[in-house]
Amino acid sequence: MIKIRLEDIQDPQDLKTLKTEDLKTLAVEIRGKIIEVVSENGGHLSSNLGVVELTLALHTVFESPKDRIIWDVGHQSYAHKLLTGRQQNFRTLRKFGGMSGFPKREESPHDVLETGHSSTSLSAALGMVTARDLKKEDFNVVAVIGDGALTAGLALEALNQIGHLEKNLTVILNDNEMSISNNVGAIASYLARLRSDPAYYKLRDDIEFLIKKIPAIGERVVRAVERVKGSLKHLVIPGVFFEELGYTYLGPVDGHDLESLLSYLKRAREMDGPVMVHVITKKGKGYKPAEENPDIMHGTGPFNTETGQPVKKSSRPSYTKVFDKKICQLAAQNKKIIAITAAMPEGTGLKKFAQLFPERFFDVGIAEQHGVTFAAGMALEGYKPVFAVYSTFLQRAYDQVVHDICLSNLPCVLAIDRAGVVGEDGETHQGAFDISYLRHIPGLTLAAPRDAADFENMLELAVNYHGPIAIRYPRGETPEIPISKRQPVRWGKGELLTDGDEVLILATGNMVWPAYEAVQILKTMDINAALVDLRFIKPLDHALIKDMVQKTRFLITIEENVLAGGMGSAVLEFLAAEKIELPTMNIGFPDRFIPHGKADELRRELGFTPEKISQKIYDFCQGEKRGKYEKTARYIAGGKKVFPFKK
Ligand SMILES: Cc1ncc(C[n+]2csc(CCOP(=O)(O)OP(=O)(O)O)c2C)c(N)n1
Repeated sequence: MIKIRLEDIQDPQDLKTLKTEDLKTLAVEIRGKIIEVVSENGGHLSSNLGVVELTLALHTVFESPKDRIIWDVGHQSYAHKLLTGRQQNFRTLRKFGGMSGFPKREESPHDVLETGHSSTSLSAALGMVTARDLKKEDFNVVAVIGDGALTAGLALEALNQIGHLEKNLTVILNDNEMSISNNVGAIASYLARLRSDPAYYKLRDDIEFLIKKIPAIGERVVRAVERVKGSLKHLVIPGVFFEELGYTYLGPVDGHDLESLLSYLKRAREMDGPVMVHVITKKGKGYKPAEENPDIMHGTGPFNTETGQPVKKSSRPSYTKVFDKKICQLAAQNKKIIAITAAMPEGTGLKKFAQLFPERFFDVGIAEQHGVTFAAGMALEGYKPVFAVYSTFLQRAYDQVVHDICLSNLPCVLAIDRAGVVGEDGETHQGAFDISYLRHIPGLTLAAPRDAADFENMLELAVNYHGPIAIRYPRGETPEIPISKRQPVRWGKGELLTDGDEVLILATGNMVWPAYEAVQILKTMDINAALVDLRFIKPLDHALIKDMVQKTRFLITIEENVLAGGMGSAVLEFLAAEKIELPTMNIGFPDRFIPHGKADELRRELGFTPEKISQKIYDFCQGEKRGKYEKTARYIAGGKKVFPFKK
């Protein structure tokens, strides 16, 4: 008998005639491939290893892409990619120009929804089935959502409407008891109860089986049986919560047992109305280091496959590490400090805080909106909440920042990690927009540190500040900038780092270091540049800017944020209001999504290296001197030059 190989599967259709034994063989090969490639490229290991059998079963039972299979978050879609004609490119996973680590519509017709942020699958699935029914078409829609993702308000809003509309739709609840860390909340406890007593679901199945077996049952018997079912319901029917919401609940089913999975999925496919299949999986399944540390290996850099240990050890502390240490120090001195995370205690550096001050630490689940308003509530009662959150995920809670924190001028601290280039997670994860979505909110202070020392000082200032304040800082290591003197961090004040009279560079956050290097390169080009670290994007240090622009010929702003509405825009607004005309070049993200790739590769591509920055400044000054541009030219990093006033 010829053994099936993964390379024989170039399309899900190739799975249809396989025996369960073949699928099991494929599962082993898929796991091997995922471990091999993630160990080299980094990626989401544990979640992917957990859904190998589920993915095989889904593609065997359903007809993708006619049937739509939606992966919530999308970080668990590697097996799906391997089964849908993308094995050849799998080695390029997460690499610049290569395959995305998340579903991408341009990559394959099997990727029906772009994801990366959590808990969108149910809403999109309901949208699709509603459109399907309006179009009178016939296909299945399956949404695979984790127990972690189910904690978000967005998912619960969809769950609510799905039950109401009663449309044919299959929800697969992939329950591994974990978000990135242990899942939290009342729903998680409820799911744990469902998992823990198999007698419950056995009894329910037995009742249904018995009803079906009674031949030609009379009306009264049916009603009697229904009554018994009804009265037993709250006692014995698992998933009564979901049943009451209007779903047919199937499960729990062992998500690594292919026979059971195939049988449950076939049942779900044939049923009318919304069906919830509760699948129990193990995060990291089949690879010991990931099974033992599913949280650490949730998202990992390259690692040694023998030991599971990371290949690269960082030499300097990351911003997250600095936050971790400093916030614990501050919390030890100030008992009012509360730390909040939305399901990211490791990622945001709050694990130590949670151990040291468990009563002042709150993981709200994947619930950024709730996290912000929860912070507002604590602040109203006299506490000093610090919500640590990634820039990209805070996008979810924009209204809560405006309406619940800033409108009441509440002293909450937003510690915004992963601001700017994030790297391999790509478009959905780059921290590209936070300056733009925060800068215009009345009363909000927005700061950005250039290094570890400034970050610590800003945190100290923030926890003692009387109003809302946000600090944005990047992913990665803190730099060592060779500047001998440092002025203390003062609210709303920038710092002049190097003086010069030809070019003025206004930089913010992690762009200060490359700007500093660029100044040194410019010296070798006979360009004398001054560098100001703004420190605060809001309020801008108007006095310092006004003073400095009067002493220069060219102005450059540089930030890791989209240009529209960013720091450079704030500077231009100020200059316009003051009627100051100066040839200005804004460097920042262009008006497009930043793809995936290593952070340094992306920065090179965007022109954020000292060499490229200095070259750009040189070209700009030369062009200005030749009178090629008039007044103001906007130069978009990585994009095209725009000449608003052509001669
Ligand atoms: C809005 C948002 N917040 C936070 C995250 C970060 N994040 C990615 S996966 C994940 C946990 C998801 O848990 P679950 O849905 O149970 O999937 P599992 O990884 O356990 O398979 C989190 C918090 C995100 N992707 N989106």
